[in-house]
Amino acid sequence: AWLKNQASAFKDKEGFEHEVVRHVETTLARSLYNCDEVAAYSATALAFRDRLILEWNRTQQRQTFTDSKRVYYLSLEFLMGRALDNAMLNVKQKDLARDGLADLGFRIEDVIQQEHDAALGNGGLGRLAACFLDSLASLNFPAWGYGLRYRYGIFKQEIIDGYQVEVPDYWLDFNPWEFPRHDVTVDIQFYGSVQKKTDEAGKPVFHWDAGETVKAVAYDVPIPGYDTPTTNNLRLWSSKAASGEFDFQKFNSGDYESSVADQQRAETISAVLYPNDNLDRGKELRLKQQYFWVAASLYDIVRRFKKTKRSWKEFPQQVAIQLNDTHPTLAIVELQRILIDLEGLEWNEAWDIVVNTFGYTNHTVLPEALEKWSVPLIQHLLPRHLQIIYDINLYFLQKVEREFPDEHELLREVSIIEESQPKMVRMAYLAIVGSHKVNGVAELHSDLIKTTIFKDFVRIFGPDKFTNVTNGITPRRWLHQANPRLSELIASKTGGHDFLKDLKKLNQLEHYVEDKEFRKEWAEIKYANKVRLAKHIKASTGVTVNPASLFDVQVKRIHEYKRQQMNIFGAIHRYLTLKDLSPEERQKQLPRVSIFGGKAAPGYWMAKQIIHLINSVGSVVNNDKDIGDLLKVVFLEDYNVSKAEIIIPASDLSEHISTAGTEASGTSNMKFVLNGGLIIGTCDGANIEITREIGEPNIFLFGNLAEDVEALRHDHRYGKSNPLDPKLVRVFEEIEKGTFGNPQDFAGMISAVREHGDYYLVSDDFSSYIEAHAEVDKAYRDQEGWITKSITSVAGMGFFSSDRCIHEYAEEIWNVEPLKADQAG
Ligand code: 26Y
Repeated sequence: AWLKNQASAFKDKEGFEHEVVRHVETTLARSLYNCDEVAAYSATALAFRDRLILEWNRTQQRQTFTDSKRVYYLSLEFLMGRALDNAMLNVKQKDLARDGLADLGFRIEDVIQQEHDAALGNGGLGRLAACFLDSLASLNFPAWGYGLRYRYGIFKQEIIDGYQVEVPDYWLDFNPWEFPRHDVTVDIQFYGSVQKKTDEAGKPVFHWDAGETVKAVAYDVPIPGYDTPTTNNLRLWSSKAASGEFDFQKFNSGDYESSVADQQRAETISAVLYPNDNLDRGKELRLKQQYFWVAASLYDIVRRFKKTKRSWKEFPQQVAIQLNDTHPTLAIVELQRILIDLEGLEWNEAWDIVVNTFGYTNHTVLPEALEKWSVPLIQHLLPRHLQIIYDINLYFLQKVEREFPDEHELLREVSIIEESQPKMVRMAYLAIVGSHKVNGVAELHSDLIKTTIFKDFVRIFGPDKFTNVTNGITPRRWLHQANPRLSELIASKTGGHDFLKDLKKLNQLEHYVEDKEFRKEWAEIKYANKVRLAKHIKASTGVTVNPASLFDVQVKRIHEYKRQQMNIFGAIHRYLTLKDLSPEERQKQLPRVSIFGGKAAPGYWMAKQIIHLINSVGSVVNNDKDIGDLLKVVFLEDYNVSKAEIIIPASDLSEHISTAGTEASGTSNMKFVLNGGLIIGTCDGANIEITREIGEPNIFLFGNLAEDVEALRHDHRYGKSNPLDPKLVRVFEEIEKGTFGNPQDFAGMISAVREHGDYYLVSDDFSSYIEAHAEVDKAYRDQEGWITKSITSVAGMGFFSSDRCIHEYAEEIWNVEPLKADQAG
């Protein structure tokens, strides 16, 4: 109802056109006669932005006025993608904009595509943060995101001669979605030393004499909710030299170089997103980023709290802070420092406030992804914080010693400080000790952290501190925006677009599984999406693919644990099997397209080798006259959010084939099924819950279980494994013969399996993987059966909305309530 007379609505398409023209002619200072698509995008974005700002301001005033408890989501990554399409859909004015742009001579799809993705993240963790912001706003929660305004987001990937080449992603040229707040700044300190003094009462006080100061400047990004006036704020910090430009003293005294160097050093902090996903490298600049962002955010949060004139003990009733993995764990230490050093609270009183304020979400059990910082590095960069970390650890270990006397091993094992050379601070342990709740992101994952990496902490704090919140995705972007025709079809059967706010309504689709017309349209939409992807494949790789083939997709960061290598070995096996057949037999086979996409961390040699093999196999298979349409292998360059919006709706089958127990949740699995694709996957992460919701007949599961992994790895180490499947042996031999180019280029991938313990259990799962693919072929030949599976699956996906997920966080962890527009009083 609010949409009718909202501040953020255009009255009609003429009103919209008028605003677009005004922005072209005044804001952009161009004439309508040389208005290209870029200018049309800019003006359209500005026109919608003007409307958003009004609701944004009102939302902030409402939240301040009602003095409601706020949620702060601290994440080093926000993988937002494009904003315009989302903004138009959320205020339900995309159709009006389409008509208006048509009048001005533009196709809305072309205009939307001019926008640069906001790619301030690596993969799943960053995209989850973006889905959460969408849900928080759509559900009217008073919530802010806090992150870094990287000048360069995740690199752009180019594929040159089959290899990944990284190109910088400078994305800020024209960004109408951010608002610099030059008046909202915080001075952030680094280095220096700590002085211990005593106050009049004889109590020790600590003074941090910092060695370097850098300015944090706030940039705000409006986050509109769907079908609601609530427009929340994402605040991103940018670093600047504290003296403003460069230091004039130095400049005037002729020391130009060092004054400019100071400025550059300051700006370097927020210059670039670290491109590692699930791999900790322990770089000083990364620690500097973490503290810079955390300190600025906490200063801001505390400043806002102080305006309410409440007493400190009310802080956790007003503020909930969620830590997206351990990257913001220093916030725990920083809040304790503020309370004891700057506000003069007693340790225990302060610590209670801290623990009740924070919640920590773990996203991985991979040892190489668990952050540790060296004690000497922290000592150097943040001397006072190191003292506080030691004190936190001391009180914690004293508690452990009291409750578990005689268990001396336990103290060493749970200590926040690892007694290595050099000593290391275990950030996950610090995050657990400093939070009141710790959650994993899917049932299996939450069970695993309780029984493996954090088992001792379950004994110490009790099981109630640990919980599960299974991940979810926003159906607004991942269905309504990415697949508008499917969204309309669903709306036509479920009583309008309410399912976008209450995804459980999808279960009404069950009544239409047998409906002929509905099934036909369902299949037609998938086909049209495949035609669109086929065009994109042609344009970006030159490869022609037949949209009638089975589209088999694996798009995600390249990582050994995700096992793209097993997928490409499987494709080679398929190729060899086809080659073995007589031409007559061959023509009876089901045509397939194997589609890959994803970035490798620039320093991850094995991941880059995998990309190279995929491309090398592609260039052989795609040009083999015997094979024709029966098999194509393509690697789509530069996988990102806006490419995902094209790829996901076009998939028949997607691959979620991580070694059991390694993928915490996965979220693209949910996106694919929500768009009517089926899954081939292992019993890992959220695949398990997806199976439970959609039914076992609708998913192709294979492979060993998480509980078997340890024993299998042990067998590999001691040479007790079964001999390799002959099919896999043949794949290796073919690579080694040079069929796909210089075998030396791929030797590492093969020896990892054959000689180096096969840590990711490719050889253990290969046979059942191939069998599962045979099942897929069989099922796909029965098109009617496939459509039934597709519809039934979508009907069961209601659980995986990020709205459900946010409700669980709000109830179990944050204790916050929504604030509707009519509650402003
Ligand atoms: C230590 C640092 C370099 C680091 C940087 C990024 C460590 C981890 C990451 C990113 C992790 C990540 O994206 N994890 C994924 O989180 C998703 C959302 O919960 C899960 O669905 C997915 O399984 C998990 O791999």
